[in-house]
Amino acid sequence: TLEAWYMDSSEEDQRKPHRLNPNRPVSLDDLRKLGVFHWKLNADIYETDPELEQIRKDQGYSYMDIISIHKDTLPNYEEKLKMFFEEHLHLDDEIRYILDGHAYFDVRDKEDRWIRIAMSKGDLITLPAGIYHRFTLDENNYTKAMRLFVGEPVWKAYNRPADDFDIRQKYAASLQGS
Ligand code: KMT
Ligand code: NI
Repeated sequence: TLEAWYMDSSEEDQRKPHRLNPNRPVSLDDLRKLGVFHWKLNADIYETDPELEQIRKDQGYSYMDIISIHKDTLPNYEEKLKMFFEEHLHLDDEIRYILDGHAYFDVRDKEDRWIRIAMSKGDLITLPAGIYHRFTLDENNYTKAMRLFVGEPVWKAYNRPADDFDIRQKYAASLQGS
């Protein structure tokens, strides 16, 4: 299952784990309360996987593509990684399925603390529209991910502060009372 933890606030290499000492784990239940959902799938059979097919059908994930994030395969690698690690939000859900390698997704909790989610092969995650988040590779420096989307994809990211969007207000309101 998925491992997540609260981050320390050191400015050291973003690819390091940045755990607190002692570690403060975050459960799948905690993540669910933030609107973050996770599935574990068999990435070896992603091209024919009926389980993935079912999720795509149920959730309406009509669009998909695959991005390989490695210095030799991704055009403008450094620049893109820098962008991905800027705290941002989207007006739509961000849905990522790790087919190979490793990555971290960092999300803000209700109290605006960073939670680091360690993703590896077989992990599919959905981040809700309006959540502040960022992305980085870990020290293995490689991942291959499927990007899923409901309808025509919109990759536009709004860097923080982006508090005036309706979707941000709506997301923030959804955390009240949880
Ligand atoms: C985003 O918007 O945070 C991303 O697209 C992250 C990189 S995709 C594996
Ligand atoms: Ni994003």
